[in-house]
Amino acid sequence: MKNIKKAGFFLFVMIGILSPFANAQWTGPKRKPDSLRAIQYGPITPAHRTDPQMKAFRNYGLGQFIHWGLYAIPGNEWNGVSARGGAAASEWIRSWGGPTAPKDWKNIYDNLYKQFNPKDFDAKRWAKQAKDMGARYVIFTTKHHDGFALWPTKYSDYSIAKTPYKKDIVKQVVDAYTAEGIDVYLYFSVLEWNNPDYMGGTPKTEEEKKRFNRFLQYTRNQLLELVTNYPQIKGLWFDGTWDASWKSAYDFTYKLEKELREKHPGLIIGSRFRNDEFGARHFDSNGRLLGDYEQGWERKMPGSYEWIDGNDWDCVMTIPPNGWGYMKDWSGIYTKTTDDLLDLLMRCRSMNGNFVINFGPDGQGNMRPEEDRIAAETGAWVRRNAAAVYENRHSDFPVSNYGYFTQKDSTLYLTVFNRPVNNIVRIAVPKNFKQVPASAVLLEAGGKLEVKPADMGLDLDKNTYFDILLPASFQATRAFVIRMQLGAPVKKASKLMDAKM
Ligand code: JFZ
Repeated sequence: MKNIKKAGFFLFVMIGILSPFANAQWTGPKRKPDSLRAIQYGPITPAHRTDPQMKAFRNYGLGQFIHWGLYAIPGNEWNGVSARGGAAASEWIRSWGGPTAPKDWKNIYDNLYKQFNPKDFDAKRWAKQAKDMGARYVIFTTKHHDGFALWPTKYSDYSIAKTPYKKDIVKQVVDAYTAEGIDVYLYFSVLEWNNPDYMGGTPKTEEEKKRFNRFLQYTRNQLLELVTNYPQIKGLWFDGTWDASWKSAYDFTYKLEKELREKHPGLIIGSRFRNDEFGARHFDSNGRLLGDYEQGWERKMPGSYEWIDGNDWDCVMTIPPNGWGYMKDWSGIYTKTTDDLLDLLMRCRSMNGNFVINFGPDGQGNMRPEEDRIAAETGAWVRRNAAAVYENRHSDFPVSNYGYFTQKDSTLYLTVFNRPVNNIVRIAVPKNFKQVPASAVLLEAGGKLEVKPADMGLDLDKNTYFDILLPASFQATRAFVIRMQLGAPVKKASKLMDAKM
């Protein structure tokens, strides 16, 4: 017993020593280092950029992620056998192993490109759907971990140019979304599973260094190719940057980030691109954000606004629990509902984040019916409640159990997910606030709501309360938004004397 306790304590201390920054961005509030180190490979761009591109990023509110590639053909199964339990996620199916994996699977996968011919692919249809959903940016996979490029890259033979389809898919996506007024970000996996020049470990021998250096040059070539071919793009979304090999190339990645930014002014790059010379990713060893926004909120949410520490961020989310690429069979797993996604969207917005919903089209280029329905329902809701979703910020009003606050100047929005049974929405207002709810309306249904102060008179309570009365006749089948105008507190209820204690 004593030993177990000791071991537990040891583990506790070790976790404390080993993990100050490595994963701090998604496990809790950020920890600042106790002492600062000299760092040569820290942030390149200033924190909190104020240029128009970054301002646009802050106002996106809602985005769309699309994972599309060769993995869409198997759709997480092969000859009727599911890869569930054998591969990490549908877009990881190339790494399918164990007893269920087909014989010679990697070879089968690496030849799938010969049958990639998506007859239904129509980028304009996707872009129209994204527009109707209310997405203001899209993140599109140009190349996932399998290394297959959806654009006709000059630097590899493993690309769309070698498929029966032949045409440049990235170009069609960039053009169609740009035409709809949706900003385009290109997803790019550095890590490649079947590139002989790639390695996970730090290159050690001269031969390994030569090989990996060739890989780095190839990566640079492809990235310069992307920003040259598709000058309309607003950002690059990096992935597969966690291996020791990439981490050891901090001098290369630092220079490459500079070069990309010079070639493409205004470019937005998240924190998952590179690390400092001590291997610190996302944030450097002094706790400064690397890149323009925090890119670690993947299928997870900050527990509270304080965790964000003032950084820009987005949250990317799958509809199934995990799995970004097409997955034929959604049975037996919980898939998020439109209401789940709207809740996450508004939770994100209340903490200044953008919320990005992932779509995994099938091998022919069709979104699945469930995704079509979610896109339509989300769009219908977001259109009606746009003021609460876009172009607003976190509100300093105390977190409410009814739902989520967003605020623009002196207009406060409360998106109600949990309607009180007595139809009285009680807003807590810190007593030192200069502005209190003065009037309220139902954003979508219209109609003024009665607002009245409710001084609970609780000893030592730092808040006072304002009640907003919902008509009992008001019906809602989804979350609804109360829009409040804030103003100076008017008349105070007469103060009763406190007893001496
Ligand atoms: C990566 C990919 O491996 C995955 O296939 C998908 O493309 C996703 C968007 O990104 O997966 C990750 C990467 C990082 C974290 C989690 C999943 N992370 O930092 O928690």
